Amino acid sequence: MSNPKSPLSTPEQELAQRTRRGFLGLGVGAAAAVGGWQWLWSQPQMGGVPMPLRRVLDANARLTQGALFGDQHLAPEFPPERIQQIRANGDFGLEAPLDPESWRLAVTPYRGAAPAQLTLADLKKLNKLDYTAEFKCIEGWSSIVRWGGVRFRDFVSMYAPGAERAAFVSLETPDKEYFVGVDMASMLHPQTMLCFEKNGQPLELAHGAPLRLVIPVKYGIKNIKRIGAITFSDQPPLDYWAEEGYDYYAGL
Ligand SMILES: Nc1nc2c(c(=O)[nH]1)N[C@H]1C(S)=C(S)[C@@H](COP(=O)(O)O)O[C@H]1N2
Ligand SMILES: [Mo]
Repeated sequence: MSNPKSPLSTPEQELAQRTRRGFLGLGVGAAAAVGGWQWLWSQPQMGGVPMPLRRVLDANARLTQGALFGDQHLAPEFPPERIQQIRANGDFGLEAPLDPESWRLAVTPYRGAAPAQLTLADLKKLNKLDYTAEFKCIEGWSSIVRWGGVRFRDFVSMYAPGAERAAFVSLETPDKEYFVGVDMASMLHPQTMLCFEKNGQPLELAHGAPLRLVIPVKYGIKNIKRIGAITFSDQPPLDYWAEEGYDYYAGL
């Protein structure tokens, strides 16, 4: 900035004036920043992030994930010879003994319809889906696995029609120790499945028998094992790792 110097102001006066202005500017800026900061942290939070910031993150997530994983954008599939053994990782909600005979999937449909208790046989009435994809844990490892099950999409049309209109799906273990919330667009992705087979065999307990979520557009944390209950909602449901500060969407 080239302010023409007033012939009436000495360099000292000018400096004093500038400094005062500088301080004023700084003061107003700081007050605004502190005010803004207090306002931000007084806002409702989600996953430890104030909602206004959360909304920016979510808008980013929607943008990038929409671009990468729209309906036409499938996670890459692999030939059988690439299949690897996947470790069992994370056992929250898997501690209680499981009786496969008495296990039921409790489904609370969207807005009012009567809840249902489904068996694995009910789910197996849907078209079978199999594919081999890379399973990625947020901790930095990944494995190529062949998964078998049914499309979540097909499950909704058959057992919770209309629930596609909900914004989110909540999935919990029977003991409610582990729980995830997933946006509906990702749940309706054609590769998102309710899974009961791994590498051609029935799913083992440590990997989530009798039924787990496999959702290749998300990191492992969202791929909940031993699902006991599914609920639909318009608000983001509680999510185990989002509560610990991880990104709610956890998309790839
Ligand atoms: N019920 C339940 N599901 C869970 C977890 C868990 O602790 N409990 N951990 C998650 C994490 S962090 C990962 S990486 C995957 C691991 O799946 P795997 O054990 O089949 O490898 O399960 C996810 N699903
Ligand atoms: Mo993970």
